[in-house]
Formats: sequence, structure tokens, C-alpha cells
Amino acid sequence: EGSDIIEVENYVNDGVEKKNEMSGIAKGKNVILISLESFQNWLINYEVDGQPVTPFLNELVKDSLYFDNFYHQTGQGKTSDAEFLNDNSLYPLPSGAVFTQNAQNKFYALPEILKNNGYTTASLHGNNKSFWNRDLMYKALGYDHFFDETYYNVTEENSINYGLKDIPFFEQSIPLLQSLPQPFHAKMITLTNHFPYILDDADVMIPRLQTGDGSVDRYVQTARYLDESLKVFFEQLKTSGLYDNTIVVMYGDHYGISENHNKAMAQVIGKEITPDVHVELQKVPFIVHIPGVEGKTLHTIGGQIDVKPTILDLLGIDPGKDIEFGDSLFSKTRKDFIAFRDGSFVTKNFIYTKGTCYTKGTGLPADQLFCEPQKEMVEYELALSDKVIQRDLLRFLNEPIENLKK
Ligand code: GP9
Ligand code: MN
Repeated sequence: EGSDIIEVENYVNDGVEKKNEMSGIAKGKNVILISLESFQNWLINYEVDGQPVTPFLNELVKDSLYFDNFYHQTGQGKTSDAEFLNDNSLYPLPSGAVFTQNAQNKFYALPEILKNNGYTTASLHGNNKSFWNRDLMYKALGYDHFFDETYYNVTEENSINYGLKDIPFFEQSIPLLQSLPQPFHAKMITLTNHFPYILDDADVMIPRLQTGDGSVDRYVQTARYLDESLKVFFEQLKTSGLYDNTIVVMYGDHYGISENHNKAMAQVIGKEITPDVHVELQKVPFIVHIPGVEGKTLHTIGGQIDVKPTILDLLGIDPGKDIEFGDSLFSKTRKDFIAFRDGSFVTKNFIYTKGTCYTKGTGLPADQLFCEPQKEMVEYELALSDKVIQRDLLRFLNEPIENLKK
């Protein structure tokens, strides 16, 4: 069974040159990766009653590499699936969560690779450590430290919904980050912008929407609060002295508003939510802030599968033998599709979903032939990734070929 990994290696290692003008640009810098809870891309530059939902991010993206065609690819494992995708460049499972089902597997994740390259690695999150089985899975992924809620001062006043509010979370995280030997890699998982999108009155900074759908109407307010927490964090990164030597990478973990709210969402975005528009709504922001690097909005089609190779590319780290289904977002030789867990996918001009090929941006079906080549690749790729996880194939990653053929 060890020989099954050869098929996967042959598929992912296309032998194409990945180096580009961004390779190694952040060499040796600290890497902070921030999970923006339930944060969809349409929130950026969106306004309610003339007030921006994300005043801080609207400015930050001008000073960052901002990917505005980037998709979440999560399944039932939600936040944990996003973490899994980012750390491994493997797809989440067709049902359930890898974090809870496969924590005993062998992985070769981003934290482990960074550790091998002299980094200290940590995850920070103001909730119970066993949520999504993180405490066990993080060991398999190579995290040195997990600063869970017990490392924070959590009170009735500074918490809501699942746990610590984002502003105190970031404030209290600063000394924890300062305690880490550098260079470090720290993942920070925000929490307040989570369904059912509730806030204490004192934390409300903009009016709600008026669609009549409570979740959608409140969502912009919790998103506004998350934006404010990022502003506080960046200010404190500067005063702590960490800012100049740190790159901050931010991503939306998954959608916040499900298809059950299509009626309200149609009002929000001002058009009918046809199946292809629903796929387009799965865009989340991907923002890379590197001090001293000029900001730019990039329209490359990408997804969470690409986060691990992108970060390694920026740091100029070669992981050696690895199974990665994604590519650096800066590579000029990327595959031309982003696959979703249900077999839907997007290409430059087409969207395939629910058995139909659509011409992007039109809502109209196209000839199936336009989607056919990628359809087969997507199915094959998802099946290969599942095989890696279900048969724990990374055990064999560094076995010599002679041993595998037995
Ligand atoms: C829980 C938080 C939310 O700790 O990460 O998880 P979700 O419900 O979004 O998967
Ligand atoms: Mn989440």
C-alpha cells in the first residue's frame, strides 16, 4: 500500500519551475497568520448607511498584497478545515472534519516545516483547547505551543458567544508573541464574528443592515468589530517592536452567510443568487502584509489550498519532498482551477456547480465542453487527496522507493 504515494507524488510534482520575483522576499521574518472568522470578501469596501464595514482593512489592503479572487474550500470542519487546508495544502474530507477524525495521522504541515527551518511555532485562540480536537491535532501538525483560553484573562465582560472577544484577544496576545523566540510562526484565530453574530451594545460601531434577516443584518456589525480589533492589533504590533520584522497574512476561514439567507443576500449584493453567484460568494479575503513591500491588488484565482506553498515561497523555504495540491499564488505556472469540496470549481472564465457549467459573471449556462477537462481533474484530485488522508499515506513520504514496492 506504500506504493500508492507514488501515484500522488507523480500527480503533484509537475516539475515546473515555481520561482518568481516574490520568492524569498520575506526570508527569516516572523509569520503571523490570522484567521478572520466567517469573513467573506464582499465586506471589504462595503458600506452601511455610508459607513464602511471595514475601515481598517480598506486602508490596509492598499498597503498589502491583496488577493480578491481567493476562495475558501472548507467542508463540514469549518474553521478547522480552513486550518487544515492552509497548513497542509491537502483538501478537507468529503464529510466530517480531518481535525477530529485523523489526528493520529502523519502530516508534514507548515509549522513542522518552519520548525525544521529554525522557527518557533504557536497557535493562539481564546476558546477551549479541545474544540475541533485542536489540542491533539496541533501536535501532529508541529505546533510547539497552543495558547488556548487558559493563557488569557477571560471574564464575563470581555467574552461573548464562543469565548474571548477579539479586541482583548489581540491585546492579551502581544505579551505571548513577545515571549516567543524569533523567528516565530503564530496562527491567531479570531472568534467574535461568528454566527449568530451577537455583540454587547458597547461594541456596536455601525448600524445594522435592514434586510429583515437578523443574521445578515447583524453580520456587518460583528465584522466591523473584527475590523476594529485588527486595527488595535496592528497598532500594538508597532509599539511592541515586532511590526518591522513580521509579515501578517490574513484569510477569511469560510462563509458567514449560508444559502439559507439567499433572499437577504440578493438585496445586499443587488442581484439574484443564481448557483454561479453562490459560488462567487465563497470568496474570502487573502491579504499578505509585508513591511516595506508596496501594496497591490492581485486578481489571481486562488484558494486556501495555496496558502502553505505561498508562505513557503515568500520565506524562500524549500520543503523538500512534500505532497501539496496547491501552488504559490505568485507562481506563473499555476493550475487553472480552484476546486471545492463538493466537486464544484472555478476557472478564469467558467464556474462549474451542481452539474452545470456557467459562463462567469453572466448567470447563464455554457456548453458543458468548456468545463469538461477540469471536471475530471477536480474529481481525480479530490479523490487522491482523500486517499492520502484516509490511508495515512504521508507515513511513506520519505521511504525509499524500493521499500514501497514490497
Ligand atoms: C471555535 C471557532 C469556531 O473555536 O474556531 O469554529 P467554527 O464553528 O467556525 O468552525
Ligand atoms: Mn469559523
